[in-house]
Amino acid sequence: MKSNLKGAILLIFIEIHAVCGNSFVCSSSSDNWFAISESKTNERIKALEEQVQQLQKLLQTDGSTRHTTIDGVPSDCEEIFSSGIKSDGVYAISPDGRCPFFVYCDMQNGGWTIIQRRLDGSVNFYRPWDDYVSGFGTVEWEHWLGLEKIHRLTRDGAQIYFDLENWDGSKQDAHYKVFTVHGASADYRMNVNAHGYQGSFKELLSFHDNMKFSTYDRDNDNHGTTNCCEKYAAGGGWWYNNCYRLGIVNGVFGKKEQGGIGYWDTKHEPLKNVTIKVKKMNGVC
Ligand SMILES: [Ca+2]
Repeated sequence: MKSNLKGAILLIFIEIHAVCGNSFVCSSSSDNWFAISESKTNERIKALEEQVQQLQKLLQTDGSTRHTTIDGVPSDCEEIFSSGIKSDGVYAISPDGRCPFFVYCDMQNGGWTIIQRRLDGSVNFYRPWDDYVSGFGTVEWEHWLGLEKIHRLTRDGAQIYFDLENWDGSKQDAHYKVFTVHGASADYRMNVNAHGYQGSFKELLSFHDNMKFSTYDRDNDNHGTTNCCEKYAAGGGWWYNNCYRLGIVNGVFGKKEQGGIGYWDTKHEPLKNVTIKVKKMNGVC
């Protein structure tokens, strides 16, 4: 398509050249016949120049469209679920028409896109900033999807759901209806709305509302010179405040009073497994 447009522009320039010679400005003449001919020639040149401009615009549009959008890729797991696919598994998605990436879809509960999962400690979550931005682990099992992808999934607002398992096998959950992660220039600041919260324990995530993301090598928390991530959370990145409530889900795997996966209510509550997933908000903005 692009080469065809370039060819069309070249043909028009050749035609202009044939009409006017080596210069695009035709010679004038006092002779009447030449005056009429000159007038028609100038009209033709003007029409050809307009065609060149239109083709150049088409060429630019064609190029930008082909390189920045992906057609035919679902935006998230819910869209795949709605198309009739009901099996949990790994699927390619593109929330914004840009390059697609792979995620694990929880279809048993209506098409949630998983952004984090802890199952057996096989993946190390003690990671620097760059790893938390790009993501790590394997989407089929334990992983952190990555802040940039989470931003692309939630930039227009999303629901977030925490599936939690205690060490005795009992289950807990926390569900927020409005959650968003801003972009790199804001250090992936997070906003969550506690209105309409539903969960098996006290609402805790809003303690982290409006916080930037922090890792052991980038301290954006509200704890002065202390790095919450390094000192209290075993190096797992999160939106630490001063320091955490629902926010040690990226700590070290294992049952520990501090540093192990868990949350803080009036004391550290250890957790065995964690899955965090997102989905579009209910309704239409
Ligand atoms: Ca600090």
